[in-house]
Amino acid sequence: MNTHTFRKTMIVLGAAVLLSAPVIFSCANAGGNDKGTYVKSLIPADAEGFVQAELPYAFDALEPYIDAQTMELHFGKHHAGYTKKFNAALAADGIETRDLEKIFAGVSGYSTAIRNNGGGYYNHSLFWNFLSPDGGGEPSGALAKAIEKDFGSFDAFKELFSSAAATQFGSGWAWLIINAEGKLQVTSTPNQDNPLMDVVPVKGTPLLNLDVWEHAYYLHYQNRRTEYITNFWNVVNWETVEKLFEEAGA
Ligand code: MN3
Repeated sequence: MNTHTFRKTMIVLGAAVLLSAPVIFSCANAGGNDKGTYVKSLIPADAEGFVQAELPYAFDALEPYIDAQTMELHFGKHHAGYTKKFNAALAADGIETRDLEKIFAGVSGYSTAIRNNGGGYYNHSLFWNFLSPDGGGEPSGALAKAIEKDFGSFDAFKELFSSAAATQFGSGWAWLIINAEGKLQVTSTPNQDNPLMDVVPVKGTPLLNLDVWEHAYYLHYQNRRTEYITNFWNVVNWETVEKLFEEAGA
């Protein structure tokens, strides 16, 4: 082997080591311990921005509790609008990160368009998955135990959450979160704010939400927000809540 061939061989070997290193690393990471994988699947993103995932059921699937026309407008106009405006705001402000948690954690430093439309994109992306035609009933397993421990009973939790949804003044959301101390907590936020944002007083990882903007219920329920809230429990997808609870590492 002359010097030239030897150097070439070493370069090829070096490149092979460099190339194989990330592969080994990603294999070690593929064990399912990747925090946030499930929630990230609900808020897909690419170089262009964030993507509005398809609705996991038909527009009329949640009837009679949530009517088809409301779902069609809510998903096709409101949520689609937030998604479009959020991506436009990201582009306008030159924001390239697709780490939504990081954006929300410092949302006070971004424009109002990012806060409102980013919240609108994320809150609804989760919300559709908290609903299911096969929903209702009660959670099970570790989540059921945590609810009992932190609220006393499932009924007590339901009452607290319903009350947060009913008393949120004007437009906003009710939330079940897991806070920094690992405790479940009920809270509400105005407009499109959410508990991941640094601007809200009660912060935590979202496990369940309910949209109480009038656009979410007015066509069917008119001013009867409490009736909408009562019926919401018939379509809650506890599987989604359980997955997020598990992922939050509680
Ligand atoms: Mn809405």
